[in-house]
Amino acid sequence: MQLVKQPQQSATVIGLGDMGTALATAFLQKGLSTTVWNRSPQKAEPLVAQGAVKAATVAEALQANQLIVVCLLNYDTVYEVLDPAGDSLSGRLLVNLTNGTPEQARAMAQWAGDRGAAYIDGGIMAIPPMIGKRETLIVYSGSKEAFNIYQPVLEVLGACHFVGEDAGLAPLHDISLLMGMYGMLSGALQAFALITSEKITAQQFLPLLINWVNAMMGEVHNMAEQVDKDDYFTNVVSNLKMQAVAYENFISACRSQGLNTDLIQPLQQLMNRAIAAGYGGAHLSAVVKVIRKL
Ligand code: FVH
Repeated sequence: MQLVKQPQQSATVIGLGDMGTALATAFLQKGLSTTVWNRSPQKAEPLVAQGAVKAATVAEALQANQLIVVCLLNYDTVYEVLDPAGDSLSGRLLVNLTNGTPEQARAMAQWAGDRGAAYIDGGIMAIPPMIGKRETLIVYSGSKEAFNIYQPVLEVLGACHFVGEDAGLAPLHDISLLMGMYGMLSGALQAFALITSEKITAQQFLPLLINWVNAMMGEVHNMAEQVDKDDYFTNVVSNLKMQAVAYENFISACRSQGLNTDLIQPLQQLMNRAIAAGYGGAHLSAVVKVIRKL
């Protein structure tokens, strides 16, 4: 598969949900000739008003440009949309920004290659209003050659971070980052539920929460080092056994305030299993051993 060495200043965007619309808008705002397609065609109209070309069919959208950016609900939808377009993908660069698993990305890289297309998978670490901003991160993996050619165009969407030629690596990074985010956000939700069980508002409490979470960031650095060294007993100032005893209080405090504890109980179970496996004197990071199923 040979792509031109100079990137074309044009792109096709397939999928005009909230995110696909933001991507197409960013291209248009930077003056790129942009062709769009969506299952529900009326979603293309605001983009057409900004200068986009609305393709009548997927095949037409694919044939219009070399760079094909796809952002649909899931990978099944991507196959459903692209597969009937036959060999129109041949000679194109397919950049798939749909959320999926590493395994799905690897299979799609193979599928695209079989159709003569170069493939890059991407994980958007942003919500739609953040698209087109310099501080917005998008992780990419797959064809390095194609990435090098089209990076200047992809930079229009946000800062590009290439993580490797294995197409599965972008979703691996994406999901790992999202796990960190959901852990933080779900912790905040439990904290808000608990604090507001008395006459304190979430916003009154917020500065304390933010300061506390920021103060604990050093422990994330410490845990990363412990995990990489597979040594959970160095730099321990708050041993796991002590934390597990305190954690019982967290659960009983929530219960006595009439709250659901479904969100926080699993960590208690993991801590107890790590302690049972001999990590009572270790850091909380030893829980990673149980997550890895020891
Ligand atoms: N929005 C966000 O905050 C996140 C940020 C990180 C990345 N995600 C992922 O991006 C993918 C698309 O997300 P979205 O926000 O654009 O999602 P929707 O607004 O729900 O749009 C879904 C699009 O998929 C089309 N679609 C769904 N099913 C089919 C189908 N069977 N055949 C053809 N197209 C289909 C849908 O079309 P329509 O309903 O407008 O006709 C939209 O174009 C996603 O992977 C996120 O995880 C977003």
